Amino acid sequence: LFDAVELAPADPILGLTEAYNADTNPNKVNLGVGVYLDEQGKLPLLECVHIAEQRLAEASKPKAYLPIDGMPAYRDAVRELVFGADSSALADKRVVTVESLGGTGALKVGADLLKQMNPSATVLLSDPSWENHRALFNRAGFRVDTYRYYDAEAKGIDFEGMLADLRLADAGTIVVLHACCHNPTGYDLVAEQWDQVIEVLRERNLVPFLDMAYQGFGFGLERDGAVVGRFVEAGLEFFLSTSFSKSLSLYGERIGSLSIVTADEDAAKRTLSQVKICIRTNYSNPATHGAAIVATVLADPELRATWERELGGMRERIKQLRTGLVQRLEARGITDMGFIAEQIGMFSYSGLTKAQMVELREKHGVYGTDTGRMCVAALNDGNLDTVADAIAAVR
Ligand code: PLP
Ligand code: TYF
Repeated sequence: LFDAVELAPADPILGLTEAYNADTNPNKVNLGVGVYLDEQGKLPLLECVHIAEQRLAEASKPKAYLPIDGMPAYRDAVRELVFGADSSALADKRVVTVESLGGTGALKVGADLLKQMNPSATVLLSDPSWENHRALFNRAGFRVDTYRYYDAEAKGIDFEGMLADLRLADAGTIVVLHACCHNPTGYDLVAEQWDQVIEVLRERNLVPFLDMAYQGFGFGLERDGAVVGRFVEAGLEFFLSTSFSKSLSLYGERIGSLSIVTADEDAAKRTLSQVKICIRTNYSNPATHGAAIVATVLADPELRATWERELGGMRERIKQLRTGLVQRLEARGITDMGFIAEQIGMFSYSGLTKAQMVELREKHGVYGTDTGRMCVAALNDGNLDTVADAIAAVR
């Protein structure tokens, strides 16, 4: 039965962690996977999550099945967080929101629904994008192509190229856009650029799929999420995936959401009925614990304030680590990597070549992806010098 099963290559990002774990170098640093680590190099358990979990443990509820679309209190809380309490789309009851298994689960359920709605559509990803975007939309049965995004020369976005590629797309093309903290480049569109992209999406009748996996890591919850409001105000129908993996450090709880903004209440009702089938035929209904944590934190003003403080702490610390790395590189004579401090979110596209990245890994135990991506959120005062030394050695 399994004779013809081929051995698949490891995930380019998660495979790095396996290699890192097997490395015996005492100074090894894992800047591969996108995970925020604290100053001690540990995955944080946020205080707001700790308190919420204590309350949940005390309440000690039985483990019932959730509705197919998830925990109602969670869905309400997340809608308010991403759309804003006074969103006209929410008031019009034309937004479908379901609980998902992380951001990935939201993307997959959305992709399955889109496949059913328009099987011949092409999916356009930014060049480059999160590795799993391509694999996921391919698996859902779509042809996947890219629009220009990263400008290696300019260390920024090839915005004219992006607009030109979107203008050439056929009506109905699904366009995946990173709402903030672009993975892997760290370069985001600014507000005026979003407006121009929105204009093209509307003119060309494209189907936007906003992926917001890092809300709060750029400039804060509100400012990072503002793009969602822009899409609503522009009258677009669109898909939105979100995740609490990073923003609440709930990676393993697999908690996120998929929202679909439709034209009216009736369309939302019909759409929800189809989304429920996608969910039911995959995993029936989502898990309780992550949703209960998030709902508890978001509903309690004190816990919510604690979260915002903790999230702000992570965001500001990442910025300090960026400057810390740039300063250490400058001290070693590398003066052309100041862009690291300008990039946004967890990642830095370092501009290092594949050969340099391999050397970083093999000679110095510093793990980043072959594309030159490094997770700056895994730096700390204890490993900054090691990393700066290693980069200086391979340059
Ligand atoms: N989208 C992007 C752009 C990501 O970087 C990630 C990273 O994990 C995800 C989606 C998936 O999020 P989750 O871990 O919640 O599935
Ligand atoms: O890009 C990253 O590192 C994160 C984590 O298949 C991740 O988004 C990486 C690969 C993957 C799932 C999650």
